[in-house]
Amino acid sequence: MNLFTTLANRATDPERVFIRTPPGATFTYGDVATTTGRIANTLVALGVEPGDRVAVQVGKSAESLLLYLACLRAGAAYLPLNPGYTGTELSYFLEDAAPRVFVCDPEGLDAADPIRRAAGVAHLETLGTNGDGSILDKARGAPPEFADIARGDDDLAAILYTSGTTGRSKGAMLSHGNLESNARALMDYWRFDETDVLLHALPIFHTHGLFVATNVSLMAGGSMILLPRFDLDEIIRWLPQSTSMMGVPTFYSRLLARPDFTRELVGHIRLFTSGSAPLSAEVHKEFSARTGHAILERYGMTETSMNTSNPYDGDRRAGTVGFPLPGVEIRITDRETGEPLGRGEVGIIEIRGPNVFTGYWRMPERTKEEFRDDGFFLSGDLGLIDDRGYVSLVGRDKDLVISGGYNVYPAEVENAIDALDGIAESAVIGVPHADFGEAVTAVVATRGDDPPTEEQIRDTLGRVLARYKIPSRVLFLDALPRNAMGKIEKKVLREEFHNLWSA
Ligand code: MLC
Repeated sequence: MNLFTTLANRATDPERVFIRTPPGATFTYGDVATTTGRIANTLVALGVEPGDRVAVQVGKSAESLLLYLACLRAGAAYLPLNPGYTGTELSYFLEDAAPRVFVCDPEGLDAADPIRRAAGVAHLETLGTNGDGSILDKARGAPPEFADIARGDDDLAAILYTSGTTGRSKGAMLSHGNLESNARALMDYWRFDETDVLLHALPIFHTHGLFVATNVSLMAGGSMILLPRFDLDEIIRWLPQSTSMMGVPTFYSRLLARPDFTRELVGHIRLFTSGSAPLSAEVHKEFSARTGHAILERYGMTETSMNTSNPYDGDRRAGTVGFPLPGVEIRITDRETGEPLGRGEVGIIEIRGPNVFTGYWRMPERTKEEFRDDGFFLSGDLGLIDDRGYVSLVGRDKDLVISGGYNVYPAEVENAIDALDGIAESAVIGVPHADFGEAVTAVVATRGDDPPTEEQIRDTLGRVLARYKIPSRVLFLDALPRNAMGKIEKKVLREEFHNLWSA
């Protein structure tokens, strides 16, 4: 079934508030129905047909969520993009995904126009964060009634790009069935219902803020307080009116640094969840001592949405990501032989279930490489399942840095550094960082008489890469350590610079 039809089923009362955007505006379930209907009609009038991509790079707003929902209704594939992406990054996504429509910020219109023309995108529309923009202007003149386009479970609902180990981003295709099954599993597992008020401070161009937070709230018939970003003062202000919050670990460590973050402040909250990056056992412990709440840590990926979760009732164990969600199968296998391993043994985490994506957009070979013949997806994470059935992540089989919950693939950053004059070689690693978990760090060897400085490297990268991918430090060595095979030994570098931020 069309995911929107399922999600909207529960909302029996059109007067109920779905989204509140402080300080004042509210969007009821009735508004959701009419505005998404108008936008869906507008998309169809622009020539959007089922399966067409609609790429969106805008600031966070209630309307941008309604645009996502309208795409579902129209049978289009929603393709959200980080507003921080540079023109270089944007042009890759538009050329690869070939969307029918690209929606950008009103301020970004002039810069976006040549990029979308070069990519052959037929329509350019805008959407601002104050209810402004050409797509809403058009929608206001369109009828509110819209019959949701019939969609099957395997039909494409969204494409989310994830960078790859080769440096080339891959579009993970999520189907209506993938998203529906995951929203239902999480709603039940985490007991979301119509009395819930979710404090939403995550970005909405990733699985966490878009699907986990929004789909679950909507399916439960609950409501959300939608903040434009994670701002500590605003979080402290709105926590007392919320029943739950979903965050990345940085949210929780920053809250703990605030003396006014107290047990009383969160008296009304029933659930804090954490994901997208490992939550340290110390933060888990300190949070529970301060507030009486055990943060519920869960494990997911762009390709699979959520896979495992600590229990709602029962022991939420720090350092573990809990049990496979209902309907999701997890097995641990030997990385060389592919043989399943026993309890307590560390291997590759493999995942199978209705949540697992249908493949990478226009990359059938890559898709094939990441699946076993029996349908299990190779996560690239290393983990184990203990005697009690809890899954723990112990590392990564792929070269990946997670900074503040954002995934950064070193190859992409290394390629950009290597393209600069005066660079002989580079390696990008994650270094432990108190605020971001890991900080993107570059180690380079230069050549020639006039090598670039740290500042010059960071500035130049800033023109082609989004801010969170820019190394927070660039360190210089005469030559990078290599093993007998000639491969750069990142392990040696990680050990050498382990204390860069704690020293
Ligand atoms: C911001 N900056 C970052 C950064 N976030 N740099 C590195 N890594 C990050 N994650 C930059 C800013 O642009 C700024 O640059 C400088 O660092 C200081 O910013 P800040 O004010 O301290 O950061 P802030 O804007 O508060 O952002 C921190 C944050 C944010 C943790 C709130 O990164 C965030 O919202 N992360 C959530 C990511 C997320 O949703 N991931 C889900 C992926 S889905 P300058 O130049 O201005 O100083 C997924 C699947 C799953 O992984 O299981 O969930």
